[in-house]
Amino acid sequence: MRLSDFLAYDNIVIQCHDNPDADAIASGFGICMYLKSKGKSVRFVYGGKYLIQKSNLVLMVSELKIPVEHVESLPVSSLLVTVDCQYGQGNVTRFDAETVAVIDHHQISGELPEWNIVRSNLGSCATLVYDLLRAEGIDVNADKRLATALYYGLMTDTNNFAEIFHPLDRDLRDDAVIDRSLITRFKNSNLSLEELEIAGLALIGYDYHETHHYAVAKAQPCDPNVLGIISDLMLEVDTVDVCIVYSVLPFGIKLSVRSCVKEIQASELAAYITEGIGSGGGHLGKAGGFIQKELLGETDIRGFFQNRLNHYFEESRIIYASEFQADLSEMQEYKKCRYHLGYVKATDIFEPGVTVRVRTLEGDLDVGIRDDIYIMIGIKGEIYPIKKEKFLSSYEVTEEPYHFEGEYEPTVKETLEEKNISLVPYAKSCISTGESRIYAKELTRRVKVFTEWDGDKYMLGKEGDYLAVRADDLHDVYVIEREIFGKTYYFFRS
Ligand SMILES: [Mn+2]
Repeated sequence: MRLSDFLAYDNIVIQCHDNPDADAIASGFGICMYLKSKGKSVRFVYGGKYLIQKSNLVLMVSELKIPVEHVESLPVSSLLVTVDCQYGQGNVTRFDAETVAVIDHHQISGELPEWNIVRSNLGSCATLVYDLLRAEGIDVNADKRLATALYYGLMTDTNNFAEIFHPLDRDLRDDAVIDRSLITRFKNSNLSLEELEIAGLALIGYDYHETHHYAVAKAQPCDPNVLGIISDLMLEVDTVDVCIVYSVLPFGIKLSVRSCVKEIQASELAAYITEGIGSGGGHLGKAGGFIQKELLGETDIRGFFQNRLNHYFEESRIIYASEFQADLSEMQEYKKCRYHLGYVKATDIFEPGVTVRVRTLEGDLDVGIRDDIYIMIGIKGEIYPIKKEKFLSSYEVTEEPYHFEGEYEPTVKETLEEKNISLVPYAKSCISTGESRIYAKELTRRVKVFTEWDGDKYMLGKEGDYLAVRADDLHDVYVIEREIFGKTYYFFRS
């Protein structure tokens, strides 16, 4: 499904969830503008008891001239599109329509209509709309109101961009040409006096764990960015290494996660807490998440967080490469398969001396361009730089054209030019020579490995992944994801 599919309909209604937030308003606005530009008659609505009241949202709607209306009932439309929510959810007033479509970024919580685009790994629905508009050849920067709205939707849904976890979110944040002074005005109408009180009450009622040094606090239902403000403050406490602040909303639980120790990445912890029941992610220090109420099936939410956190601490093992002694008696020897992957000779695209930022599904990576640097594109689209010498000894160049398969094409940004360039058109194909040998064992618990290359950030291994050391260097310990391991290594001997 794509946006232009909607053009077959007349009498279209775009609906955001009750008590709309900036992301819902921005997303609906984007789709509404698109359809209007194609000559369609569109209404942009929300239901529920309350009119938009929060001062930043009132400002947003009036300053950006967003044609959103509060309705109590609606005539049957030919097409109803729910944005930033799913038709049939508790916080989405039900209106009848001949056809229903869903555009959302939350976890799937019930049955979806046939027409749906749900991308749960995006930080905001505005990001999804930005991507859908781009797919129709529309540049959101052609209208500053639209670019500003989408940017603000992403900003508020990700706690001022701190809880971003997809490269497309980063693209919207970096590419949108916005009205800055307006965003500043929105920001400074962010908290109401009532929210200031919510923050105060949440701080009074914290739980603290003496051994693991974590704190958890519950806030009354509030805007997610209030949670971020509370958790930022809690983390400043000397004995708090990690904290979670959550609030129970009608349709689920929103949480904000913070960490100030390198052994716990907030993004990883947020993903752990919400695994299977929601979504979570963000940065190393700041992250957020959402738990779908229907999927939690638990009423003691305070106990849920404590159990989950204690489990996390007890389950995780930490390995520092510098101190690691591999026990070869419990590992087996594997050889690398011969398989195809992509590579780019860095100076084919850039001048030596510049630094470029490679953006991938797994995050941003800065690469200094030199004559002897190659950029590899792995089998799942993962990117890593490699020196020419090592490249030539591990890979054979082939004549076959390179095909990329994956969710997000790795793109490069030259820091000066601010232009996005996909690596894929420049990529050539090569085959691993199959000479590398490793010792490896399947993991039965969660492991965090601080490799020789990076003492600040760990590689996470989960049950089923593999812990590996190079046969020619037993201190070179790292994690290989299960699926990649299966595709790239074969058993050699025990
Ligand atoms: Mn949203």
